[in-house]
Amino acid sequence: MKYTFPKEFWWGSSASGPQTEGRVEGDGKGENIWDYWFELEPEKFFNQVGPNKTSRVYEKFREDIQLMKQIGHNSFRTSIQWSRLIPEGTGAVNQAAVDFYNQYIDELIANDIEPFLNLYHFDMPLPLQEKGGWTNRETVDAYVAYAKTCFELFGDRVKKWFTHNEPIVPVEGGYLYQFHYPKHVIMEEAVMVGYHENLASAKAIKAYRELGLDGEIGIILNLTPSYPRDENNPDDVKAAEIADVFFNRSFLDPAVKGEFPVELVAVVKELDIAPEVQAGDLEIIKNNTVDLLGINYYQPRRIKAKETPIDPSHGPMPDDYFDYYDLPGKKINPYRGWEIYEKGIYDILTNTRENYGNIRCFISENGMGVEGEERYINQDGQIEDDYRIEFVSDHLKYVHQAIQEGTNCLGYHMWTCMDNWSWTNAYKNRYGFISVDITNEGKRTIKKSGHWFKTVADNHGFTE
Ligand code: BGP
Repeated sequence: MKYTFPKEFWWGSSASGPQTEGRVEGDGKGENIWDYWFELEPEKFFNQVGPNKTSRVYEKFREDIQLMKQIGHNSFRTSIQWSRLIPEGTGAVNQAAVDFYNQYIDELIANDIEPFLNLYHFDMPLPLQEKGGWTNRETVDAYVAYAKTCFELFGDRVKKWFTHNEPIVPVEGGYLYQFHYPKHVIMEEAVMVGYHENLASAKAIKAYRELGLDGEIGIILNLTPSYPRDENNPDDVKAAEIADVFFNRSFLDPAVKGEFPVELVAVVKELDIAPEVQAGDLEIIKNNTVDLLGINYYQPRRIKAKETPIDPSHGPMPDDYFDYYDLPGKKINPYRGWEIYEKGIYDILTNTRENYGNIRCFISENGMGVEGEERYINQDGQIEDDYRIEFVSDHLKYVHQAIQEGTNCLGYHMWTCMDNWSWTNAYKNRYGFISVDITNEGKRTIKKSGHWFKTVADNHGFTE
């Protein structure tokens, strides 16, 4: 069967500043929460490799862009590091950062790769975190000022902007489940973080439009479809719906429809943890919805009605409302422990078509992290990652089906281009189309999947 995609489809990959740039002597970058957490607890990071190393994109971006070209990219997403551009989070701009991002953007454009730029990828500047980070409303103002600086500096050339990558992750990681700094477990704070991120996004969109620039602005959300254990059991269905409200609709609804789900508002009111909403906030959210939705998809949630007792050691948590269940026989990526369920990508796209006005969207992340890829190196020094080719093509088939049915999906970006540093997992799981040898000055080698991807992009699809 032939899977043909539109001629103008965006083929590429995604990355982020904090995961790729590293820190270089004299680059003027300020500290963010990752730099700080690594100094504090290096043992929490796989092999004690911190964000200072990363993939050396700061030095190697020109070489990398040539490689992107060789693997058929017509677009590429990364993020500006707030703490690189504005080292203290507010105030003075770092000229070395302006020069770096200007060169990076210009080099992409000169090579016919459209830059997509995201503003926030989990990297809160430390001085702002010390004042509460996203729990503090002042961070919203600081973020909007930072966003405006970016639009003014780079908006003449960058036509696709994103306010956040996966804004639910700082909520979950930093304030519920302790996998991001500051590792609190306080749902009231989690709600404040989510509210402020939503407000910041709408305010940045407003600022972008007021500047009259001729591009688009959107948000990138990790959407994790919630499937009930038993579709005929109303308690399971209700539990799956509330998980969907917490983890997907808490950002999807305000971003696309301009309003919070009534179910979410009811829960935070019932728990008496509603955030402070100032006059005019909800109107700003209502009037500044996104032009474009980036969808990151890795895995679904499998949900059943709450059966286990509520943990009394802390206050309310989202999972007081549901339990996870283990789907028998599910396909799993053993390295990351995530379920592989390709049809999930189709279900998300269908949902955007049916319930979110068929918003312009694209797959902004999807990929497979594998540990120990060196064992797949062939005689020519290339990693033969057939599993990644299978993963991507299996998901693309469902993207294709959704497009055939009328979904407004404009592109596919794989996570990621070069193997990169990943939060506390550092270099444990490799995701790239291109391998990076961190023991050998970051030497790059295109994997089999990179060459395969070029044929897909060149042929506007593939046959299988
Ligand atoms: C997404 C993030 C990315 C990237 C990816 C892979 O949630 O946007 O930054 O890290 O997941 O996940 P991980 O690196 O945790 O394996």
